[in-house]
Amino acid sequence: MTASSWQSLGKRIAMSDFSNHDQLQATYARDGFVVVRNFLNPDELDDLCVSLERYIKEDVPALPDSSAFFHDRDRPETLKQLQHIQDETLVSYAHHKHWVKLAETLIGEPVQAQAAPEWFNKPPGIDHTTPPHQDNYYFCLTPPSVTTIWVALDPATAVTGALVYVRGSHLLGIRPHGSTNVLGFSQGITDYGPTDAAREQLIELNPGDAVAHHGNTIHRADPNRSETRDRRAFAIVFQAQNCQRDKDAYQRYMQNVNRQHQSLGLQTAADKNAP
Ligand SMILES: O=C(O)CCC(=O)C(=O)O
Repeated sequence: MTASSWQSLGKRIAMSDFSNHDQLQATYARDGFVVVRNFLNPDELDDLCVSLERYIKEDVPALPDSSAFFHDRDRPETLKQLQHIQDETLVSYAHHKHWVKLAETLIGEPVQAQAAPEWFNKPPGIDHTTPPHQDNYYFCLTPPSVTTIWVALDPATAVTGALVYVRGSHLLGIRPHGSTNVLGFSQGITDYGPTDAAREQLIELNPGDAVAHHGNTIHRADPNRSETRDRRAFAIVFQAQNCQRDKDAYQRYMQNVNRQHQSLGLQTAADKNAP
């Protein structure tokens, strides 16, 4: 989508405003995540879903293994994660002022989006857990001024596998991570325990609602236990413009990702943003 079509889209939609700016900032600073109800209105949500459906139908079949993760590559309905999305319309969301404004409100300084948006699904009937992790263990950014805006495209509930956050965990640094067998989340926290569980908060969202989480906030999700409903989401990661990547830590992380992909018989990730 071009800049001018974004402008006309902007005129026709009444986006949720951020007049509660101070409250959003305070909640995010305290908990490490914040919910924005109706972040996308029905028209916006519809446009996003149409673009994603087109991309999944027309472009995804030709993508390498490292960009499109399937539970079973021979069953398109088991698509569970998209990385490195290059579609022009989908990438343009990273520059849309509504998204940027929320990220800047939370981070408190100018931001830039990471290279490509992501799409997550928990297809029905598939045992797909999101292990407890901290995104900045993957990103390796200093300072950790990075936030993920995760927008529900379907109801995210206790049944379908809504995100679960450990309140306040962003204030306590990065925890040890180790390899998992979950494609798309190659590293998980190795000492996750009862103290974490006691501070868990399940975030149920309606389609169009967003939750934004800090890069150090521990989060996880259960499998989708619905027999019929997907649990899809579209996410963009924003970081402060002054963030620096720890290149050695990132290289170690990427070696782990590539090892996992090789062990699963996938092509290894050729570029730098694989999870
Ligand atoms: O969608 C999920 O289950 C996990 C998403 C996630 O971990 C993230 O966006 O950081």
